[in-house]
Amino acid sequence: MHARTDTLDDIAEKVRAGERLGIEEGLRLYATPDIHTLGELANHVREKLHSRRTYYNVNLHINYTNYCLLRCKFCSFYRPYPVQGRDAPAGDPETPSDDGYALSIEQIVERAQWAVRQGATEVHITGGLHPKLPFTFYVEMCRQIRQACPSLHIKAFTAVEIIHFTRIARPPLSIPQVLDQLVEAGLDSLPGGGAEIFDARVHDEVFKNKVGQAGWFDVHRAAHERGIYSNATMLYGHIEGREERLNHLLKLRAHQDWAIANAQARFNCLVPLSFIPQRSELAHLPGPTGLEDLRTLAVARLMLDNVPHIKAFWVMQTPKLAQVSIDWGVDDVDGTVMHYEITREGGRDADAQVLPVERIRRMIREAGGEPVERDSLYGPVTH
Ligand code: V47
Repeated sequence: MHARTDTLDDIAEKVRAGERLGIEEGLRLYATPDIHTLGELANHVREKLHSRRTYYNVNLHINYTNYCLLRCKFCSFYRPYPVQGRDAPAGDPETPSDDGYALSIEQIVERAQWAVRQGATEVHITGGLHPKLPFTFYVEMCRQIRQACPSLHIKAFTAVEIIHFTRIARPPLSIPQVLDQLVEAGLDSLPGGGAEIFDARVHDEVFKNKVGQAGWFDVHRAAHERGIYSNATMLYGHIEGREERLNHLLKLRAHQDWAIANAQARFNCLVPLSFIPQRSELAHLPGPTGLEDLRTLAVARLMLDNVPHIKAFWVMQTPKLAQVSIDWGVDDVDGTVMHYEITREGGRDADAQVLPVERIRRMIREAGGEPVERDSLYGPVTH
């Protein structure tokens, strides 16, 4: 523990000189009572990179199914796939839930077309690990969206889904083969989901059967090697501690060093995801406070000196905190997000799944930011 007298002068000097911070410094930044200096330092880096530019995009999230083979404790989204027929054990916890769903390709394409009509430049597609759908379903999904919406950026499938596809493909495929087939069909980039916290203890306790650190990086490494950009996430505020978060950030930083030196693509942004406990198996946990959210966003900005953007995903950070975070290292507030199912039920602002462009721009402007509509790779969008 550091006493209240711990000044951040040495860290401030390093940050102003553009020097890299280590884990001890990260822990001190997290623990400091001098929150204003923390925010100011994060803002210094943010302004050096982006001045007051604050990015958003117009996008639609499509969560194609909530049926999932996994039972992650933090997740309130998944539903067990119905066990049917006489073999279904009596009283099975897997009894059909009436709110399970799986969209057809036709429905997905209709949603994408609707999004384009609303001005969207991106679809962000993810879903549970459906036990029955074949790999060809996902390839065909990309192909038909690409055909129907030629200029729409398809950001789809977390590392966890990509590994699931390698297993369900007939014959089974490698990660590079799955990525190549999806890209050929229209996939443009990968979202950052499924990273959670890279730590064996946290993994085994909260998302045991899910792809861990090695698999997640295998997918992003293969993507970056073939020029596919991706994002990274960190799900914080459940059973992990600050040190585990910092280690997670340092692993992402090490990968990004590698990608910058060796690959054709890299992480565009980090999305720290504030844990929403409601309706999950971890509902007894309190979730992070607003200040812990701000500290996490600021520390992420300061530790990840090689990742260009820090995104406050307002669905999980709330629009109000996302607005304040613009002064705490954040330069991106994600999109207008026309539908978002993953935390809908337990969400902090459950009815507010859509932020109209004008509200996003006003929220940015009021925080002294300059709103910039971006495309998925952070190029400007002009209408
Ligand atoms: O991987 C699940 C998280 C992620 C909860 O790449 C939860 O631009 C909080 O990855 N409370 C999916 N979080 C969302 C995601 C994402 C979102 C926005 C932008 C991007 C991007 C990626 O949501 C999952 C998991 O880490 N999650 N349950 C929950 N109860």
